Amino acid sequence: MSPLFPALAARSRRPALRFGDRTLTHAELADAAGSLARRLAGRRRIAVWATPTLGTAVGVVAGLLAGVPVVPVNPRSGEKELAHIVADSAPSLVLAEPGVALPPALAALERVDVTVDAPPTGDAPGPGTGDTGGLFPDPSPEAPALIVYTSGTTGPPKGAVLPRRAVTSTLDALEDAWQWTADDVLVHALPLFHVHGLILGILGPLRRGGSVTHLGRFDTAGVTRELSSGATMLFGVPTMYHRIAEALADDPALAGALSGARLLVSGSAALPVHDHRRIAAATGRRVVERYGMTETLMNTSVRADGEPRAGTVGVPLRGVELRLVDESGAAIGTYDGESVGEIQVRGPNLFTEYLNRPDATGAAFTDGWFRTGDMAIRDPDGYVRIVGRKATDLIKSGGYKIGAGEIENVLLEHPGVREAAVTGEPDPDLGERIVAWVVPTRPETPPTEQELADHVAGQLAAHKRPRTVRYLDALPRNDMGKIMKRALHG
Ligand code: MCA
Ligand code: AMP
Repeated sequence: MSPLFPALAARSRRPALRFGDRTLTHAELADAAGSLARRLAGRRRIAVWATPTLGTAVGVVAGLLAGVPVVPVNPRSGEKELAHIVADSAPSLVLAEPGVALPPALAALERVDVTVDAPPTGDAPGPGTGDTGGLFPDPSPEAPALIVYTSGTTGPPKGAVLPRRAVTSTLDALEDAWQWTADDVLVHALPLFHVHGLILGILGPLRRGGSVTHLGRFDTAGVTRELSSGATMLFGVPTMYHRIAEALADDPALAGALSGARLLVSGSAALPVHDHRRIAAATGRRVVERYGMTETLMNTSVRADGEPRAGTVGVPLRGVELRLVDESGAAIGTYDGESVGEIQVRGPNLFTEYLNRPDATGAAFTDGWFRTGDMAIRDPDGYVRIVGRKATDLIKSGGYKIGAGEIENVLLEHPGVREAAVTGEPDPDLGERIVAWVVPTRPETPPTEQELADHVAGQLAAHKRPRTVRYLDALPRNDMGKIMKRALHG
């Protein structure tokens, strides 16, 4: 199997990573990550405190060079979520940017600071001391590369074990679908603890020998600046494209910058057709959607050389087998544009297991096919249209997958909450907004919305906090005592 990052071994002097005013060429990255990798070699597993910074990218590459599985950790994780991830993945050490304070759950681990001397942009690299070749023989394609935590409907997040072949096959299939080359300069502002921002958005450009500029945080000014000064591709979640669509009417510079891009890619949730249309009308460019999942990496995409079709996620990527299965478990044989079935996939892009969860791993597959839980139809020419989700207890907000049960459990730990139910409601910006329905312990003094949002953010993660809290005297329940979520609406 080819090395993960051929351009590092080739010591290319082209830019690889840019975060703010810190830039590394592929040769400099080979040096920085190569020397860190020597310190990591032989470790069982490492956590990376995944701030949106150069150190995170270098730390992850170092882990991959050393063949040590990497667990990226959301630096906004709350106490309970963090304690679970640390206990479940049992990392031998944590990599972090120097000077960053780590919470108690990680403080007990050995800490290694990722120190990177990033010379000012444009300086030629020195002679180089890194060795990404012989020192680190490539591990087997089945060896775990990353463990990425993802929410289910209930219970704590599960660690999806992603082998090296899943990373290489998905990135190479995207090279094919998007005609992605070493000349591409990607810009994005996605978090670095999920597949979208880290695997596609950082490892993708590195594998191509191209480069990525990370904005640190999303704003349309940063997108305009980078796409007007050399960046060729933009990756974002629908919330980001929605904010772009909103801004376009009053921002000709943004429209001009997007018009000049080679490829605008949206994923992690559905981009509403209205936003597709507004962007196309203002820029003449069609946003390309691709469909993936933490467990499967990328499954389908509209191809750069294909017909862009708003509301679809395109066709299966090279190497990915995809079928729709009806309620009886039978595969739907024809592409008739109307029969709805669950998307099931098979291919080298799939994860190997959920860490420490053979039960959940077993339940996720049927006859070797992975059940995505996404419901779709196929147009007569094979384009896939996602129409919904099997589980109503999974919420996609801002492109983050969030399990209702996890939030309910944490709300119930608050002394002011007697009963709780969590639902997702349509939201023009976030796609879905988390709503908590709460029966207070003391109706005369219920906990405030802010208090409950802070409680969830402090225990789980900021993006899992309810954006709206609705107070009830009782939750609607059926004869069996089960909460009837469909009876809850604003
Ligand atoms: C407000 N904040 C709080 C609280 N209230 N923090 C803690 N506790 C509170 N009670 C703060 C936040 O921390 C943040 O601080 C600020 O308020 C705004 O945060 P928030 O409201 O969460 O941001 P947003 O505006 O809603 O964020 C929109 C976003 C974000 C930027 C689009 O949702 C995002 O980055 N989404 C990307 C998700 C993603 O990458 N998913 C990929 C999953 P501050 O101001 O300091 O920031 S992988 C996947 O799905 C598959 C594989 C695929 O297909 O890609
Ligand atoms: P995650 O578990 O966070 O990796 O999220 C994966 C889920 O995101 C998928 O199962 C889909 O429901 C959703 N998703 C990803 N990309 C798209 C897309 N382009 N359109 C609709 N849904 C998407």
